[in-house]
Amino acid sequence: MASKGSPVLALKKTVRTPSAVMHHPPAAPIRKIIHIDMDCFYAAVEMREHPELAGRPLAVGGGGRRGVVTTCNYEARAFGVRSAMPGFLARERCPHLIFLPPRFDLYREASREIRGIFHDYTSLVEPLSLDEAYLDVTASERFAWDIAKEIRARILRDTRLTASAGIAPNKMLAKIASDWRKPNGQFAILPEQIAGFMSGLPVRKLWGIGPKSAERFASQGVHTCADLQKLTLAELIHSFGKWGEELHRLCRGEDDREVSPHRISKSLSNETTFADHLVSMEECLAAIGELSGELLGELRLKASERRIRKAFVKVKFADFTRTTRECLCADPSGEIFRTLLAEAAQGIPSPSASWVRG
Ligand code: DCP
Ligand code: MG
Repeated sequence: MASKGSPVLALKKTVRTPSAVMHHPPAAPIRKIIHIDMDCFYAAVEMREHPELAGRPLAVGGGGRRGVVTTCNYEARAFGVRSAMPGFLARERCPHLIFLPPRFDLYREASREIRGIFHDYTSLVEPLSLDEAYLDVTASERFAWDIAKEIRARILRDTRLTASAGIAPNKMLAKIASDWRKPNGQFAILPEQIAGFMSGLPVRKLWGIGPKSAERFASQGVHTCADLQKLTLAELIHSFGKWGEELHRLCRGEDDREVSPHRISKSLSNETTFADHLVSMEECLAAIGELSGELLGELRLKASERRIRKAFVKVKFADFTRTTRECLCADPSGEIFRTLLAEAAQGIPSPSASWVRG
């Protein structure tokens, strides 16, 4: 009997004694976050639609002098072509570059399909744009690595497009990781690897650090996150205010933001870059009619229970200056956008000025 009784006593003891446990609830389980990002998304959809272009450098966007590359395939990237690069520069770098105009309907359709796949694995899906999303798969007993592999295989099977994945204990690391084996690859950062991974990571990979801030850091001898970790919290706050606090965490790979499927986007917009200038008001009105038609359609789908407060129009002129006009408005219509456009048109510097954006 004694041998039966002792475990019970031991159990009672552990239940009664550790008061520390009462004050410090058990730590939350380590999260398993997957970040999925499609490879050269718009260009990949166009390659799928034009198999005859396989292997050739291809960009989506305006190829004219004022046009801009929205994205390009990896063949074009080998020549130094990049997103947001002016079309003329892209052609200079890659004379045989093929330019195709964007077809947003196709990209939206592909995006809808991949989101459907994500939801087969978890309801905690936070889309960031048409081609990327965070998934929290902490509740699954499976390895996140295997889930990511399966999702990528299903995306390829159903859409004939490739995706890359990052797997990590938080959102920031998962997003960095999805870039690590692009295209068509995946990379995991395990909790015990975070410190080593972060110490070699260039600071420009951190959120909020663009090329300019990276340059400023470099001039002070701060190149990697290990360099940044040497600065104390007080020093960082002194230099950067509230952002300093965040930097102190980020450079150590710490990020406790949840994957929030219902994050509300506060504005909805639709814009395009035209391959050729729009040289008359008629052309501009036709373009804004098309853009606002698409936008109002999307609004009907998304905003049924949310109040609208403002409508705005952004116009970019041929000389690259831009202007916006907005008005308070609860029920936007094509007419309102046309009126805002006409107001913005008063800023046209000369009759021949043309617009590349609506
Ligand atoms: N996009 C855009 N303007 C930019 C950057 C991107 O319109 N300045 C569009 C085109 C991209 C899509 O968004 O296809 C997704 O953006 P990504 O940054 O994920 O780039 P890609 O998917 O094209 O390439 P990657 O393989 O690097 O993810
Ligand atoms: Mg992408």
